[in-house]
Amino acid sequence: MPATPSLRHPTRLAAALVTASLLVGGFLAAPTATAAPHTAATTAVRANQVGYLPDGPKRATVVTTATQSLTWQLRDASGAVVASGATVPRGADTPAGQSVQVADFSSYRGSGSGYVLAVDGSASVPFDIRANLYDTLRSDAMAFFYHQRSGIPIDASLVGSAYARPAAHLGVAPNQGDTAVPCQATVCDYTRDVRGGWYDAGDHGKYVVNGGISTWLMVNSFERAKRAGNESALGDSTLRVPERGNGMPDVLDEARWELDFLMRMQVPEGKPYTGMAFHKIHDAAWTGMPLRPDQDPQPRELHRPSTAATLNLAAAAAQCARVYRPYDAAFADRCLSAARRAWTAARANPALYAPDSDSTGGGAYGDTQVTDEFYWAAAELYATTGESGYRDAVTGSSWHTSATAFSAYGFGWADTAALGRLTLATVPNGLPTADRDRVRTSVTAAADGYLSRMAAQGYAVPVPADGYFWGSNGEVANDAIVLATAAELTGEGRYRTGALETMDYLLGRNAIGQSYVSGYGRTASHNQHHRFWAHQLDASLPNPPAGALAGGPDSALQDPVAQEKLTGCAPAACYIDDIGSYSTNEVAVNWNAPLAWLAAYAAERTTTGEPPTGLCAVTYRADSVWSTGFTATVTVKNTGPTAVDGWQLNWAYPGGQRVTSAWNATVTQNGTAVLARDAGWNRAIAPGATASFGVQGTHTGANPSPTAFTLNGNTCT
Ligand code: 9MR
Repeated sequence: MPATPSLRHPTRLAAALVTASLLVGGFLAAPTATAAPHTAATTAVRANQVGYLPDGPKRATVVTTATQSLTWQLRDASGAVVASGATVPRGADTPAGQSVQVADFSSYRGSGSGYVLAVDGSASVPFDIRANLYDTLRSDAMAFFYHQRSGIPIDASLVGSAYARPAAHLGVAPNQGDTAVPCQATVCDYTRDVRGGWYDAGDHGKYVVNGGISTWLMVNSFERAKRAGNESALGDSTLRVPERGNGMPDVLDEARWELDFLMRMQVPEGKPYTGMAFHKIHDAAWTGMPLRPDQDPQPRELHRPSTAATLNLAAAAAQCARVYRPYDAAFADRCLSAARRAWTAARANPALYAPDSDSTGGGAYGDTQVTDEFYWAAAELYATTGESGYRDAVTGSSWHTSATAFSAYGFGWADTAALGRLTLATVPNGLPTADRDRVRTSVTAAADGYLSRMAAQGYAVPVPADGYFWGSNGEVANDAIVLATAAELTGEGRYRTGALETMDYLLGRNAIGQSYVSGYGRTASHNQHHRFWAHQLDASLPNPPAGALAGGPDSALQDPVAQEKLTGCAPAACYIDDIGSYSTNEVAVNWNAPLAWLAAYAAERTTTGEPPTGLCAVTYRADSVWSTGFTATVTVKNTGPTAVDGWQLNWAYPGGQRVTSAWNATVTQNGTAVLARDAGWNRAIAPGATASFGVQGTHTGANPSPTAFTLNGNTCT
């Protein structure tokens, strides 16, 4: 029997765990230099602070003691009233501890910037209504993962100089990892090279369970977009990653950085527990704040293998084998063999549990219920291979028919059965039709549950009143994935509406009028708990880059700042944008991954939208052409409003041309894909200015000019 969901989530275990959780933040934190003001809402009219899609739902929540309906007015940037109507009184909203009314202006289909919604003498912050609303969040939320990479320098030309940093944890002092990391005493007598991967969160730990689910979500985002015929938006040269232009979709390049790490965490052949995955690798003791990763002096340690980590690896690697195959068959083979080995090892060691008590120097990610991980891994292996052994593991699992696979609290790193259902519902597989239909119905039933909860709440949140636990924003975004998947399965618009309204919640339509995503919205989180983006503690360090999601309200008040500043808060208001509040305000890969998933979904044009604003114009001129070769001059103009500081230009050659040399740029080619990087001295292009460079190459008879270019991920005209 599945365990009772409410007992399974780590934050709802018992008071004892609250103490353990405090150890997660038991780092030697410097006192918070300037206490951030309590995140007071600036207006009683709580809207998505970024805005709304022209064809999407448009609702806002008004905090008011009025019991009668009020008049709302939508005003454009000139102050003209473009729509008006009456609010719907909702009365007390328990999670928010407020009395609220709801304004619905969905029927307005205009677009523009600077709208406000005015109700009863208050006005929302200004917002946009436009079809390309989520284009930048799609790439910023995905770029979070490049920022979090371990074992590679973070390149100023990709992220800007404020966020650049040296490579870390490559065995260079003061780092003591991650190229030859020993195990904790008694766990093993050898060292492993476990470089790479993403840092989990504000700390420098790397945890297989959380890395596995985050990777799965990134790759699932691509797999879903591909089914919808929209994978080009996540394709090659769409993200600011070093691998752009290599012919592989960038989101898969990013996920591969973690997949390679996850596979390094597998116990090698010939050793005890071969094929299992070490649960985690992190510092021997908690480090202080702030601390750039390359300055971390702590010894690093591998913690003993666990069944949960092994099955996370199996699931993510099996999904990799399926999704990467068209782009890199050798890598897909490597993933599949790692997944099979992991599965076999987990079957042989089905109850090697990671304890909640193991939280010195890093988080525990403890989990003593792993039958759901078995189900998820089996589902991925079955969807990828079609083999009967994996099918039997799917159909023989109690999670295949359990009503709690989608719990009221959503899925998460410890609750993964829903992930198996999502894959079986969407990826073609050999389950009998009736069984596959039942799985699909379970997805839509879960989505219906979220919709009814949203309908019952003034802020349209899919989580229950007691669901505001550590990482609640990740839970909200995960619920949105279930809603969006139900929309795909049924084509019914209400599910898309629900998914988009969860984005409204994350971006400001909530109890405290807070956008939880840095850089998005007037009252946006900017002091999230992070050892490098620690501007609140050290003015020379940056704030989090745009697109980083805060963990969100946690009613259990599990850190000293929350305990001092938030006592008595209503559950949905238990949040503070202070770097010391790691239980409400940390960032984490498993929260940004569903945000990136949701942003990519929301950015898809389902109706005719406006074209994105042009940021660049490119001319390609063939200067001289001879029987086998050519030279050409490429001129890039910055037609956007801000200076370009470091550039990468991508194009594809239509006629089999090969670049042999270049000047004033560094040019590389992979197949037809060409990548030109600035030469350093010409990295800056002011608005309206141009940069030119030249190439020489060979052709095979014809020399047609390329026609489509992207500059730093933006399509040029
Ligand atoms: O997201 C995790 C949450 O579910 C747990 O309750 C909490 C306490 O164990 O830990 C959270 O994960 C943190 C991890 O342990 C260490 N890195 C930062 C993670 C986000 O706060």
